[in-house]
Amino acid sequence: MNIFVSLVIAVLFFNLTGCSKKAKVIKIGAVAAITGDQAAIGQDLINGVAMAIDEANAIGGINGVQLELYALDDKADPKEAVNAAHKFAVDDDVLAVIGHLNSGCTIPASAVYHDAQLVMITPSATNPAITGQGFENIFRVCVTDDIQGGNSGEFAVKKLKKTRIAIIHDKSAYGQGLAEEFKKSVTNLGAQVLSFEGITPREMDYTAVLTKIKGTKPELLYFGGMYTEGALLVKQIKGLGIKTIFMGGDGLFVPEFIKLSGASSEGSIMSFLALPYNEVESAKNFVEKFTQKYGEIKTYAPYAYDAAKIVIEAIKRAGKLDRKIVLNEMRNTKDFDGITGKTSFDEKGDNLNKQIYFYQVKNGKFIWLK
Ligand code: ABU
Repeated sequence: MNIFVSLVIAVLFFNLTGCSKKAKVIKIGAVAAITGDQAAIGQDLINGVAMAIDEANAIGGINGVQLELYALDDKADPKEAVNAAHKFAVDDDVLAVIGHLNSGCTIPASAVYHDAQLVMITPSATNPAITGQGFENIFRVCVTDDIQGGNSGEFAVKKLKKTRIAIIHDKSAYGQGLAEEFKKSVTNLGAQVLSFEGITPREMDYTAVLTKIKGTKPELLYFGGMYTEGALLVKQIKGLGIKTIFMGGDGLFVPEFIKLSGASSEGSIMSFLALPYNEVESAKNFVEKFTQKYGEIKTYAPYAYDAAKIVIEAIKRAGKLDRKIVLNEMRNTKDFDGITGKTSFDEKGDNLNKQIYFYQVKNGKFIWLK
Protein backbone atom coordinates (compact mmCIF):
# COMPACT_ATOMS: atom_id res chain seq x y z
CA MET A 1 0.00 0.00 0.00
CA ASN A 2 1.52 3.31 -0.94
CA ILE A 3 1.69 6.28 1.41
CA PHE A 4 -1.16 8.12 -0.38
CA VAL A 5 -3.64 5.21 0.04
CA SER A 6 -2.65 4.86 3.71
CA LEU A 7 -3.27 8.55 4.26
CA VAL A 8 -6.72 8.42 2.61
CA ILE A 9 -7.75 5.47 4.82
CA ALA A 10 -6.46 7.25 7.91
CA VAL A 11 -8.40 10.43 7.05
CA LEU A 12 -11.62 8.46 6.41
CA PHE A 13 -11.29 6.63 9.73
CA PHE A 14 -10.47 9.86 11.57
CA ASN A 15 -13.46 11.58 10.03
CA LEU A 16 -15.90 8.82 10.93
CA THR A 17 -14.77 8.42 14.50
CA GLY A 18 -14.49 12.13 15.28
CA CYS A 19 -11.39 14.09 16.26
CA SER A 20 -11.40 13.38 19.97
CA LYS A 21 -11.87 9.64 20.17
CA LYS A 22 -11.26 6.48 18.26
CA ALA A 23 -14.23 4.21 18.97
CA LYS A 24 -13.65 0.60 18.04
CA VAL A 25 -17.33 -0.10 18.22
CA ILE A 26 -20.69 1.59 17.80
CA LYS A 27 -23.19 0.48 20.43
CA ILE A 28 -26.91 0.31 19.67
CA GLY A 29 -29.08 0.06 22.77
CA ALA A 30 -32.09 -2.26 22.75
CA VAL A 31 -34.41 -2.35 25.74
CA ALA A 32 -37.62 -4.17 26.56
CA ALA A 33 -39.13 -6.55 29.09
CA ILE A 34 -36.89 -9.57 28.58
CA THR A 35 -38.10 -11.24 31.78
CA GLY A 36 -41.57 -11.39 33.33
CA ASP A 37 -44.96 -11.94 31.76
CA GLN A 38 -44.19 -9.90 28.62
CA ALA A 39 -40.83 -11.60 27.99
CA ALA A 40 -42.04 -13.31 24.81
CA ILE A 41 -42.64 -10.03 22.98
CA GLY A 42 -39.75 -8.25 24.70
CA GLN A 43 -37.23 -10.83 23.48
CA ASP A 44 -38.90 -10.68 20.06
CA LEU A 45 -38.15 -6.94 19.92
CA ILE A 46 -34.50 -7.48 20.94
CA ASN A 47 -34.15 -10.23 18.31
CA GLY A 48 -35.35 -7.84 15.59
CA VAL A 49 -32.63 -5.35 16.55
CA ALA A 50 -30.00 -8.13 16.77
CA MET A 51 -30.83 -9.29 13.28
CA ALA A 52 -30.40 -5.80 11.77
CA ILE A 53 -27.07 -5.37 13.58
CA ASP A 54 -25.79 -8.80 12.47
CA GLU A 55 -26.69 -8.00 8.87
CA ALA A 56 -24.90 -4.63 9.02
CA ASN A 57 -21.79 -6.22 10.56
CA ALA A 58 -21.76 -8.94 7.90
CA ILE A 59 -21.21 -6.25 5.26
CA GLY A 60 -18.47 -4.45 7.20
CA GLY A 61 -20.40 -2.45 9.81
CA ILE A 62 -20.43 1.29 9.31
CA ASN A 63 -17.34 2.33 7.36
CA GLY A 64 -15.44 -0.57 8.90
CA VAL A 65 -16.59 0.06 12.48
CA GLN A 66 -18.52 -2.88 13.90
CA LEU A 67 -21.86 -2.44 15.63
CA GLU A 68 -22.55 -3.96 19.02
CA LEU A 69 -25.94 -4.79 20.52
CA TYR A 70 -26.26 -3.46 24.06
CA ALA A 71 -29.46 -5.08 25.36
CA LEU A 72 -31.07 -4.28 28.72
CA ASP A 73 -34.13 -5.64 30.52
CA ASP A 74 -36.60 -3.06 31.86
CA LYS A 75 -38.97 -5.78 33.14
CA ALA A 76 -41.92 -3.64 31.94
CA ASP A 77 -41.26 -1.54 35.07
CA PRO A 78 -40.96 2.28 34.69
CA LYS A 79 -38.26 2.50 37.41
CA GLU A 80 -36.16 -0.19 35.72
CA ALA A 81 -36.73 1.62 32.42
CA VAL A 82 -35.30 4.87 33.80
CA ASN A 83 -32.32 2.94 35.26
CA ALA A 84 -31.67 1.37 31.86
CA ALA A 85 -31.94 4.77 30.15
CA HIS A 86 -29.28 6.19 32.51
CA LYS A 87 -26.94 3.26 31.67
CA PHE A 88 -27.28 4.00 27.95
CA ALA A 89 -26.98 7.75 28.49
CA VAL A 90 -23.62 7.59 30.29
CA ASP A 91 -22.01 5.27 27.73
CA ASP A 92 -20.58 7.53 25.00
CA ASP A 93 -20.38 4.62 22.56
CA VAL A 94 -24.19 4.30 22.56
CA LEU A 95 -25.47 6.31 19.58
CA ALA A 96 -29.14 5.29 19.65
CA VAL A 97 -31.62 3.19 21.62
CA ILE A 98 -34.35 0.97 20.17
CA GLY A 99 -37.20 0.62 22.69
CA HIS A 100 -38.87 0.58 25.07
CA LEU A 101 -41.55 -2.05 24.55
CA ASN A 102 -44.14 -0.48 26.88
CA SER A 103 -45.60 3.02 26.80
CA GLY A 104 -45.50 3.20 30.61
CA CYS A 105 -41.71 2.66 30.44
CA THR A 106 -41.04 4.78 27.37
CA ILE A 107 -42.63 7.95 28.76
CA PRO A 108 -40.38 8.36 31.85
CA ALA A 109 -37.26 7.00 30.09
CA SER A 110 -37.63 9.45 27.20
CA ALA A 111 -36.76 12.40 29.47
CA VAL A 112 -33.39 10.76 30.27
CA TYR A 113 -32.66 10.26 26.57
CA HIS A 114 -33.66 13.86 25.92
CA ASP A 115 -31.18 15.19 28.50
CA ALA A 116 -28.46 13.03 26.90
CA GLN A 117 -29.42 14.09 23.33
CA LEU A 118 -29.62 10.39 22.56
CA VAL A 119 -31.91 9.09 19.81
CA MET A 120 -34.65 6.76 21.05
CA ILE A 121 -37.01 5.01 18.65
CA THR A 122 -39.77 2.73 19.86
CA PRO A 123 -41.05 -0.07 17.66
CA SER A 124 -44.07 -0.81 19.87
CA ALA A 125 -45.05 1.81 22.46
CA THR A 126 -48.21 3.38 21.10
CA ASN A 127 -49.35 6.00 23.65
CA PRO A 128 -49.50 9.40 21.85
CA ALA A 129 -47.94 11.22 24.85
CA ILE A 130 -44.51 9.70 24.07
CA THR A 131 -44.02 11.97 21.08
CA GLY A 132 -46.23 14.72 22.48
CA GLN A 133 -43.57 16.03 24.88
CA GLY A 134 -41.72 18.15 22.35
CA PHE A 135 -38.55 16.00 22.56
CA GLU A 136 -36.75 16.21 19.22
CA ASN A 137 -34.78 12.98 19.90
CA ILE A 138 -37.82 10.68 20.27
CA PHE A 139 -39.15 8.64 17.32
CA ARG A 140 -41.50 5.75 16.76
CA VAL A 141 -42.31 3.42 13.89
CA CYS A 142 -45.67 2.07 15.16
CA VAL A 143 -49.06 3.77 14.90
CA THR A 144 -50.42 5.67 17.93
CA ASP A 145 -53.42 4.72 20.08
CA ASP A 146 -55.55 7.70 19.12
CA ILE A 147 -55.61 6.21 15.61
CA GLN A 148 -55.82 2.60 16.78
CA GLY A 149 -58.60 3.33 19.32
CA GLY A 150 -60.50 5.58 16.91
CA ASN A 151 -60.42 3.04 14.07
CA SER A 152 -61.36 0.23 16.46
CA GLY A 153 -64.39 2.19 17.63
CA GLU A 154 -65.50 2.68 14.02
CA PHE A 155 -64.96 -1.00 13.32
CA ALA A 156 -67.05 -2.03 16.36
CA VAL A 157 -69.98 0.27 15.59
CA LYS A 158 -69.99 0.57 11.78
CA LYS A 159 -68.73 -2.85 10.67
CA LEU A 160 -69.74 -5.13 13.56
CA LYS A 161 -72.92 -3.06 14.24
CA LYS A 162 -72.47 -3.30 18.02
CA THR A 163 -73.99 -0.53 20.11
CA ARG A 164 -74.03 -1.96 23.68
CA ILE A 165 -70.40 -1.90 24.73
CA ALA A 166 -68.49 -2.63 27.95
CA ILE A 167 -64.86 -1.49 28.31
CA ILE A 168 -62.09 -2.84 30.58
CA HIS A 169 -58.52 -1.54 30.79
CA ASP A 170 -55.39 -2.48 32.70
CA LYS A 171 -54.77 1.03 34.14
CA SER A 172 -51.51 1.30 32.16
CA ALA A 173 -50.45 4.20 29.93
CA TYR A 174 -51.11 1.91 26.96
CA GLY A 175 -54.23 0.05 28.08
CA GLN A 176 -56.13 2.92 29.66
CA GLY A 177 -55.13 5.35 26.92
CA LEU A 178 -56.30 2.98 24.20
CA ALA A 179 -59.55 2.23 26.04
CA GLU A 180 -60.26 5.96 26.40
CA GLU A 181 -59.70 6.55 22.68
CA PHE A 182 -62.00 3.60 21.88
CA LYS A 183 -64.65 4.97 24.26
CA LYS A 184 -64.50 8.41 22.65
CA SER A 185 -64.89 6.91 19.21
CA VAL A 186 -67.88 4.63 19.96
CA THR A 187 -69.61 7.35 21.97
CA ASN A 188 -69.26 9.81 19.06
CA LEU A 189 -70.83 7.17 16.82
CA GLY A 190 -73.88 6.87 19.09
CA ALA A 191 -73.07 3.58 20.87
CA GLN A 192 -73.86 3.12 24.56
CA VAL A 193 -70.87 2.53 26.85
CA LEU A 194 -72.33 0.38 29.63
CA SER A 195 -69.24 0.39 31.85
CA PHE A 196 -65.59 1.53 31.92
CA GLU A 197 -63.60 -0.48 34.47
CA GLY A 198 -59.91 -0.76 35.39
CA ILE A 199 -58.34 -4.06 36.44
CA THR A 200 -54.99 -4.69 38.13
CA PRO A 201 -52.50 -6.59 35.95
CA ARG A 202 -51.08 -9.92 37.13
CA GLU A 203 -54.11 -10.83 39.28
CA MET A 204 -55.57 -14.27 38.67
CA ASP A 205 -59.28 -13.67 39.12
CA TYR A 206 -61.29 -11.02 37.26
CA THR A 207 -64.69 -12.70 37.74
CA ALA A 208 -66.01 -9.99 40.11
CA VAL A 209 -65.79 -7.26 37.48
CA LEU A 210 -66.92 -9.65 34.73
CA THR A 211 -69.97 -10.74 36.73
CA LYS A 212 -70.97 -7.08 37.11
CA ILE A 213 -70.53 -6.58 33.36
CA LYS A 214 -72.53 -9.76 32.57
CA GLY A 215 -75.62 -8.17 34.12
CA THR A 216 -75.47 -5.30 31.59
CA LYS A 217 -75.59 -7.71 28.60
CA PRO A 218 -72.90 -6.11 26.41
CA GLU A 219 -72.79 -7.08 22.74
CA LEU A 220 -69.05 -6.31 22.72
CA LEU A 221 -66.44 -6.16 25.48
CA TYR A 222 -63.37 -4.09 24.59
CA PHE A 223 -60.13 -4.62 26.51
CA GLY A 224 -57.28 -2.11 26.58
CA GLY A 225 -54.31 -4.13 27.77
CA MET A 226 -51.83 -6.89 27.10
CA TYR A 227 -52.19 -10.54 26.11
CA THR A 228 -51.59 -12.17 29.51
CA GLU A 229 -54.55 -10.41 31.14
CA GLY A 230 -56.47 -10.64 27.85
CA ALA A 231 -56.10 -14.43 27.83
CA LEU A 232 -57.29 -14.69 31.42
CA LEU A 233 -60.25 -12.39 30.77
CA VAL A 234 -61.42 -14.28 27.70
CA LYS A 235 -61.22 -17.60 29.60
CA GLN A 236 -63.22 -16.22 32.51
CA ILE A 237 -65.74 -14.60 30.11
CA LYS A 238 -66.39 -18.05 28.61
CA GLY A 239 -66.42 -19.64 32.08
CA LEU A 240 -69.13 -17.21 33.23
CA GLY A 241 -71.17 -17.84 30.07
CA ILE A 242 -71.05 -14.19 28.94
CA LYS A 243 -72.20 -14.00 25.32
CA THR A 244 -70.22 -11.12 23.87
CA ILE A 245 -67.54 -10.34 21.31
CA PHE A 246 -64.13 -9.86 22.94
CA MET A 247 -62.08 -7.15 21.22
CA GLY A 248 -58.78 -5.40 21.90
CA GLY A 249 -55.69 -3.77 20.41
CA ASP A 250 -52.16 -4.73 19.36
CA GLY A 251 -51.44 -5.97 22.89
CA LEU A 252 -53.55 -9.03 22.06
CA PHE A 253 -51.89 -9.67 18.69
CA VAL A 254 -49.40 -12.11 20.17
CA PRO A 255 -49.43 -15.91 19.59
CA GLU A 256 -49.32 -16.33 23.40
CA PHE A 257 -52.81 -14.79 23.65
CA ILE A 258 -54.15 -17.84 21.81
CA LYS A 259 -51.78 -20.31 23.49
CA LEU A 260 -52.73 -19.15 27.00
CA SER A 261 -56.49 -19.03 26.41
CA GLY A 262 -56.95 -21.97 24.02
CA ALA A 263 -60.42 -22.33 22.53
CA SER A 264 -61.73 -19.42 24.63
CA SER A 265 -59.99 -16.96 22.29
CA GLU A 266 -61.96 -18.19 19.23
CA GLY A 267 -63.84 -15.29 17.64
CA SER A 268 -61.89 -12.59 19.49
CA ILE A 269 -61.07 -9.53 17.39
CA MET A 270 -57.99 -7.30 17.63
CA SER A 271 -56.40 -4.43 15.75
CA PHE A 272 -52.81 -4.53 14.58
CA LEU A 273 -50.51 -2.22 12.69
CA ALA A 274 -49.40 -4.50 9.88
CA LEU A 275 -50.70 -6.94 7.33
CA PRO A 276 -49.87 -10.62 7.97
CA TYR A 277 -46.08 -10.60 7.58
CA ASN A 278 -45.99 -13.74 5.47
CA GLU A 279 -48.39 -12.16 2.95
CA VAL A 280 -46.25 -9.07 2.34
CA GLU A 281 -43.78 -9.64 -0.50
CA SER A 282 -41.14 -7.29 0.94
CA ALA A 283 -41.26 -9.07 4.32
CA LYS A 284 -41.00 -12.68 3.08
CA ASN A 285 -37.19 -12.83 3.12
CA PHE A 286 -37.10 -11.34 6.62
CA VAL A 287 -39.74 -13.79 7.89
CA GLU A 288 -37.80 -16.77 6.55
CA LYS A 289 -34.43 -15.67 7.98
CA PHE A 290 -35.85 -14.52 11.32
CA THR A 291 -37.85 -17.71 11.82
CA GLN A 292 -34.82 -19.87 11.07
CA LYS A 293 -32.71 -17.97 13.57
CA TYR A 294 -35.13 -17.17 16.42
CA GLY A 295 -38.36 -19.11 15.86
CA GLU A 296 -41.80 -17.61 15.22
CA ILE A 297 -42.27 -13.85 15.05
CA LYS A 298 -44.30 -12.78 18.06
CA THR A 299 -45.38 -9.21 17.34
CA TYR A 300 -42.88 -6.36 17.09
CA ALA A 301 -39.68 -7.96 15.72
CA PRO A 302 -40.25 -6.54 12.20
CA TYR A 303 -40.81 -3.06 13.65
CA ALA A 304 -37.67 -3.38 15.79
CA TYR A 305 -35.72 -4.56 12.73
CA ASP A 306 -36.91 -1.56 10.70
CA ALA A 307 -36.21 0.82 13.60
CA ALA A 308 -32.65 -0.51 13.89
CA LYS A 309 -32.09 -0.20 10.15
CA ILE A 310 -33.36 3.41 10.20
CA VAL A 311 -30.87 4.15 12.99
CA ILE A 312 -28.01 2.42 11.14
CA GLU A 313 -28.75 4.43 8.00
CA ALA A 314 -28.79 7.66 10.05
CA ILE A 315 -25.39 6.84 11.63
CA LYS A 316 -23.99 6.12 8.14
CA ARG A 317 -25.27 9.44 6.82
CA ALA A 318 -23.97 11.28 9.92
CA GLY A 319 -20.41 10.21 9.07
CA LYS A 320 -19.34 11.01 12.64
CA LEU A 321 -19.93 9.19 15.89
CA ASP A 322 -21.76 12.12 17.38
CA ARG A 323 -25.20 11.84 19.00
CA LYS A 324 -26.39 15.28 17.83
CA ILE A 325 -25.41 14.67 14.20
CA VAL A 326 -27.08 11.23 14.30
CA LEU A 327 -30.20 12.89 15.74
CA ASN A 328 -30.27 15.42 12.89
CA GLU A 329 -29.93 12.61 10.38
CA MET A 330 -32.78 10.65 12.02
CA ARG A 331 -35.04 13.63 11.37
CA ASN A 332 -33.91 13.56 7.73
CA THR A 333 -35.25 10.01 7.31
CA LYS A 334 -37.42 10.08 4.18
CA ASP A 335 -39.41 7.16 2.81
CA PHE A 336 -37.23 4.51 4.44
CA ASP A 337 -38.39 1.41 2.58
CA GLY A 338 -38.64 -1.25 5.29
CA ILE A 339 -40.47 -4.49 5.75
CA THR A 340 -43.28 -2.72 7.65
CA GLY A 341 -43.74 -0.17 4.87
CA LYS A 342 -42.33 3.27 4.11
CA THR A 343 -41.26 5.37 7.08
CA SER A 344 -40.89 9.16 7.24
CA PHE A 345 -41.28 11.10 10.48
CA ASP A 346 -43.56 14.04 11.20
CA GLU A 347 -42.40 16.99 13.32
CA LYS A 348 -43.19 15.04 16.52
CA GLY A 349 -41.18 11.97 15.46
CA ASP A 350 -44.20 9.82 14.62
CA ASN A 351 -44.36 7.69 11.50
CA LEU A 352 -46.41 9.28 8.70
CA ASN A 353 -47.38 5.77 7.62
CA LYS A 354 -50.50 5.10 9.71
CA GLN A 355 -52.28 1.86 8.88
CA ILE A 356 -54.53 -0.25 11.11
CA TYR A 357 -55.79 -3.74 10.27
CA PHE A 358 -58.25 -6.04 12.03
CA TYR A 359 -57.81 -9.71 12.81
CA GLN A 360 -60.00 -12.44 14.27
CA VAL A 361 -58.97 -15.65 15.99
CA LYS A 362 -60.24 -18.53 13.85
CA ASN A 363 -59.19 -22.16 14.40
CA GLY A 364 -56.38 -21.02 16.70
CA LYS A 365 -54.87 -18.50 14.24
CA PHE A 366 -55.03 -14.75 13.66
CA ILE A 367 -56.95 -14.27 10.41
CA TRP A 368 -56.86 -10.87 8.71
CA LEU A 369 -60.40 -9.49 8.24
CA LYS A 370 -59.96 -8.10 4.75
N1 ABU B 1 -48.64 -1.06 21.97
C1 ABU B 1 -48.89 -2.15 22.84
C2 ABU B 1 -47.77 -2.56 23.73
C3 ABU B 1 -46.82 -1.60 24.17
C4 ABU B 1 -47.34 -0.35 24.82
O1 ABU B 1 -47.65 0.60 24.11
O2 ABU B 1 -47.36 -0.29 26.06
